[in-house]
Amino acid sequence: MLTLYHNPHSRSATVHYMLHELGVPFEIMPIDLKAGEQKSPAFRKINPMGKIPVLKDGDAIITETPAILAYLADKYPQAGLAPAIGDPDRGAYLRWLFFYGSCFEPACVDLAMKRETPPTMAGWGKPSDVLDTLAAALTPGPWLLGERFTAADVMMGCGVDYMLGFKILPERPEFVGYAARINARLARQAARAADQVRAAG
Ligand SMILES: N[C@@H](CCC(=O)N[C@@H](CS)C(=O)NCC(=O)O)C(=O)O
Repeated sequence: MLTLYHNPHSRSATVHYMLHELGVPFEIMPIDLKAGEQKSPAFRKINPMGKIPVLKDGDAIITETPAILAYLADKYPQAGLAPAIGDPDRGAYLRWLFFYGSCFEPACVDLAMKRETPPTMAGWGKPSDVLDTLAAALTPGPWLLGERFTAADVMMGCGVDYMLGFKILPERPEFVGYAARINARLARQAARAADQVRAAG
């Protein structure tokens, strides 16, 4: 059984949504971030970073949201969320999945902090280049690989939606439209509804 260490107001919401896209059984281990459960000695044995999401699959522990999505997409190939090794789309898929953590998030932190890390030192270069590159990749869309929806869209779509919500990303039509398309997916809505049911219960 898959176990997701989860708080709906965190990046684990992206993994929770991914599990709904896959339609596979899983259980939730709720983590109270405000109470600091993620920093407890017991939790740090699972993830020494003291952070969620964490996915457990038997004895395997996977952390880092893009890695968890890659793991799940490969484990359940029948869902079609990862182009297989040898598929011509595999390279673009990996590029965008990794772009999230190595370029998009750090660029968003620069934007939020109103600073620019020296672009030759920063692997993500200039935030404006990151945003222009992503906007170009979403044109004409609807997804990063054109008509093909993948786990890279689960990752980047949730990230764009989150950063727009916090007013960190500019409201460029490419980003606003992409977030709207992600939020329109039935699995995204089902994941949010499931969180609400758990919060009420
Ligand atoms: N690089 C990690 C980031 C994980 C992360 O920062 N998680 C936040 C929640 S969104 C967290 O656990 N924060 C609690 C804390 O830092 O104490 C990933 O991509 O999964």
